[in-house]
Amino acid sequence: GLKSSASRNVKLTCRAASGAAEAEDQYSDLQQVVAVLGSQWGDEGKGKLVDIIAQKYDVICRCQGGANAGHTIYDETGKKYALHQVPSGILNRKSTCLIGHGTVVHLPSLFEEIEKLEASGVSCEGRLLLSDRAHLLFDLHREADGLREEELAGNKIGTTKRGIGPAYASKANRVGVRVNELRKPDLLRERLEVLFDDTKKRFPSFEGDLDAELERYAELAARVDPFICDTVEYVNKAFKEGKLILVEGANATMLDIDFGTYPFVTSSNPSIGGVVAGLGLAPNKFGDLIGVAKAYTTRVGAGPYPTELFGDLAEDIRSVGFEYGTTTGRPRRCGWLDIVALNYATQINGYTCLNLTKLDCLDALDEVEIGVGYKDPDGNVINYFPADVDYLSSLEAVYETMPGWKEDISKIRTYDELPANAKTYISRVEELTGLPCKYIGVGPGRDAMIVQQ
Ligand code: 2SA
Ligand code: GDP
Ligand code: MG
Repeated sequence: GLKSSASRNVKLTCRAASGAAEAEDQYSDLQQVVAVLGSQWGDEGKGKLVDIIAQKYDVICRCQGGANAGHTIYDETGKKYALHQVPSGILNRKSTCLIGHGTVVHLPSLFEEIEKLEASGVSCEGRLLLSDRAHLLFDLHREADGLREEELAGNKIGTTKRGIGPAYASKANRVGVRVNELRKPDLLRERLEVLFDDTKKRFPSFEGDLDAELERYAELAARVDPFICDTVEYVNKAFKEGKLILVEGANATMLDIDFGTYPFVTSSNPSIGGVVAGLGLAPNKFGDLIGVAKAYTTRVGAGPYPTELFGDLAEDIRSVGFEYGTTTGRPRRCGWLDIVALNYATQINGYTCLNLTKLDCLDALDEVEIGVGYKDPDGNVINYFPADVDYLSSLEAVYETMPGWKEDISKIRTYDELPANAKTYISRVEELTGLPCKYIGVGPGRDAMIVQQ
């Protein structure tokens, strides 16, 4: 395959300083700061790659989104973990996991997640940091999300109903509450009063109990206190000390509030800009930018999706790939790989390589298709991703058809052993994107990854 063009100059010095790396391994050529970003509509398998790389990294960071994210990972014994707000690096007991200020944090569910992890023997104490600048997501944001979706009736966005949109709206509207403000009870009361009033005015059926919420947050404030940290200071200090820093993207570029299929998007920037803004580490510190792409595509929620499949084939892919929401259990819509969307995401994020995931889920197919363009109702073929969702909805994907490999690849661990047709497929993706598919996922487990050297 193609080689990544990124320079490798920081690698050796930072590794020596960090002490995090033991034996040289297949992931040892990664640079000091790595970001793993979703390139489609989410659920590409970001969590799995983050968990793998995190075994050697010191600080694992989340920068945007909240409990809408769902990252499924498996430990070395095959035990499954579904993470939402806690970074997927938590299984590396030596790493510090950081929740950056670009996120919106629902404390009750964060503590539920922490409790579940502790019950599985994964301690978060002393190694989970929550930004003092992060915004709090209250139950009223969740209720507002649900009520808004109900209002939209037939035109629902299909949100996760985790309150993400309303929480970012409070932040933009300058009525939000930041984590550090939990330490100021009078201010917290004042802010919550405004939030309760606004929500009641907007949704008359909303019945919030301000005093009960204040009481609950007084307890949560005490509980969260040891986790609170100036994460901008922390992450920059860690960088200077040569620590290895890994960023876990949540959601994906095609759900980005600016670049995605607006309004069928999430309310943050899951693309690289959101990482920089939501963490506080400058763009010139970043090394590898890994775009994660499924060998096909999925989407949960409403909105146009040109390579979507319907009928038996969609059903087959859904059941083989077990395509159901990690957070909500919703069935995911399934379709072919979309190169137009992938190239759009590549352009925006500047990926240095791809992680092509779930290639094993295509094993049984006679033929595999790749979307390489869109045809509009007048017969014009375009190869860019348009802004207008109505126009996008009118487009039909143009495909290249490739022969399937009809072989179980889930036990294969080297590129050379892959069937010829699988290699041809990977090479075609590399040609069409101009990026190396450096990592190729062939199963959900930590070991089920082929690394192209
Ligand atoms: P929201 O809740 O306001 O962010 O929803 C807005 C849109 O963003 C989509 N979205 C997602 N798409 C895929 N996966 C997500 N995470 C969970 C998972 C989803 C689940 O990992 O499976 O469990 O259903 C996620 N989060 C948000 C959402 O579907 C809307 O289209
Ligand atoms: P994320 O949101 O991008 O972290 O992805 P999710 O965890 O929501 O969904 C990806 C699902 O695919 C998870 O259940 C993973 O365990 C699984 N998965 C990841 N990579 C692979 C792969 O290469 N092959 C298979 N079969 N499953 C994978
Ligand atoms: Mg997910």
